[in-house]
Amino acid sequence: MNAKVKYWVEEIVSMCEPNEVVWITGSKEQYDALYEEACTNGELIKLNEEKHPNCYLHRSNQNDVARTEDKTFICSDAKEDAGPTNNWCDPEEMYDKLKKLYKGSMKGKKMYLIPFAMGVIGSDFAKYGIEASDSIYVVLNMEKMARVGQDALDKINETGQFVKCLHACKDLNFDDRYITHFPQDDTIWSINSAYGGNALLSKKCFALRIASCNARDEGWLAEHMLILGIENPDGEINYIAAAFPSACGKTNLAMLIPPELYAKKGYKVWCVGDDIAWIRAGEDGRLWAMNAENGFFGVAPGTNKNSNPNMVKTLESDVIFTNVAHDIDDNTIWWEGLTSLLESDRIVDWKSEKWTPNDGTKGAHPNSRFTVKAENCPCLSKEFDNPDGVPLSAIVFGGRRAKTFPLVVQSKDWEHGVFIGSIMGSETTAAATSAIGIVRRDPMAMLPFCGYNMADYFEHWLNVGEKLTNPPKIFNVNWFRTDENGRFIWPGFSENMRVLDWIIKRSKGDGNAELTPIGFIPAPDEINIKDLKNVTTDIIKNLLSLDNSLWKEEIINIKSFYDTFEGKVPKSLKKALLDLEKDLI
Ligand code: GTP
Ligand code: SPV
Ligand code: MN
Repeated sequence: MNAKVKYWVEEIVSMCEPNEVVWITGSKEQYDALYEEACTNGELIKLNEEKHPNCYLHRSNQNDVARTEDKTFICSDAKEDAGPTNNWCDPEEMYDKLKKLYKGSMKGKKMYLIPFAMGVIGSDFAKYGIEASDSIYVVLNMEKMARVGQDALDKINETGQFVKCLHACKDLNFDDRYITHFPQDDTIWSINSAYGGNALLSKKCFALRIASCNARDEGWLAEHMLILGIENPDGEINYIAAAFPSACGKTNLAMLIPPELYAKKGYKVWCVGDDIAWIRAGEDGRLWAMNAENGFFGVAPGTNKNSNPNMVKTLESDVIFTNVAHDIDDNTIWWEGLTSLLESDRIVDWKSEKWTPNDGTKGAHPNSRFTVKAENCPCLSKEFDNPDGVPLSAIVFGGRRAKTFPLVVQSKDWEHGVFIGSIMGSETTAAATSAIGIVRRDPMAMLPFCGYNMADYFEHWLNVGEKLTNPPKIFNVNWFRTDENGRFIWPGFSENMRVLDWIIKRSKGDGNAELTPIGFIPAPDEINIKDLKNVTTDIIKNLLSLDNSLWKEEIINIKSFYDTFEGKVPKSLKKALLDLEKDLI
């Protein structure tokens, strides 16, 4: 074993004092035994084998159902390097505090060592990590989410380079919960949570917070983005990466099935990834994107045969469901929006209490999730395992906004695109444990995930673009405009294809648009509404309209956000904001 691996393992073992250390090899026998153990000790419930082959239900601790941003820290040497959008703590101070919590925390337990790769093993894009965890649930989720096992360990042993991820459930005490990152040491320490983004350390902690720091140093981008390919009737595929905040539609868009109008002509959509894209410049002057992950950890509520038929197929077997409702009669699962009719008094909710839809509470937790390997997905791109990734024609930002942002807008150029990304705002969702539905600034959908000062991150985006001879075009979309009754105006889901169609056209230099203060907005007849019930050209006009007075308020909010960076926001972005303010008059 590589000396660096050996040294790290000895260090954490002597601190956590597990009874036994178990390396995860990736073998089926080992996983089978772990599933059996988890079912015996109650961590997992095996579901109806006929209806849900090889599927399991997990209920997490009730205080541990979403990411906890107030307990998440970037422990860079200097506070300024974490920036105003991150919680910061001096690294030595945090290490000292956490060492006390970890001390003896695995007594009587096993420590599982999970070697994993992010990206295709052996590719120039790939990076490696080892997660130490006391949780079988974490091991079994990691197996689906990353490329786990001996092949990854072989690479780590070859180079001695890996991100050191330590996770302990300890007693899931909310007050002593810490999700901490030490970018200068490529180290993540997480304690007292077993929830996805807090405990599956490959995901947000490594692939975004640590990787964004690596990306800054190495000249690439680690982003909270889905990647999809749109195949046209000639068989040409154009790739798009899109950044939406948590629970704002990435998974759904990544698996879109084109509406009949497009499907009949031969359009197809291929999913490359649904949450995390690592993006770098190719020798051809384009940007190339790779999904860092190997599976989906998706939002369950709202997923159904109409909203996301590809996901319903993806979930036919080999899934871990977390915090959904349980139909104890036939040992199946249910969540809000899965089926409309629920004729039974045989449901227990995510808390394991008897429940009916009339109780006025949710059966499944709003942030209940499924974990499933990407290989289950019927529309998985054939480029999924391509070590070079896919070339991007467009980058799309988007948020959940009831009023301000139009259905779609194209930035004037790369620099203006970075500006549009930097002024994103979105209503908060159940993916994190804070108030829901409150608009907050969320640049590039990275507010909770950027591992360094976001002003430097904006500068980095500008620098990356400067070197591209053939940059993707940058857009912003908003599927979530509402009417006076609070109902979504745009039908969304598969109909979003109509907007992607315009985006692809524009990336090729075609299509008509009008230059407005925030960028190019399509002429209303540019969005194809053929066969779309209840959407008229007037409705499209409304969806594409800008309300100057709301935008003026928005600018005040953006200005005060920019101000929190104490002068560090790149000049060109500040100028773009002033220009926008002037143009709105
Ligand atoms: P994370 O996994 O948290 O990063 O979320 P995500 O961005 O992948 O979001 P996801 O696709 O799981 O969607 C979250 C919620 O948004 C679900 O309740 C969806 O039903 C809803 N949603 C997704 N796409 C649309 C859309 O086009 N229109 C509307 N109105 N809702 C949508
Ligand atoms: C998100 O919150 O953006 C997710 C789920 O994708 S988690 O893995 O918890 O971050
Ligand atoms: Mn996400």
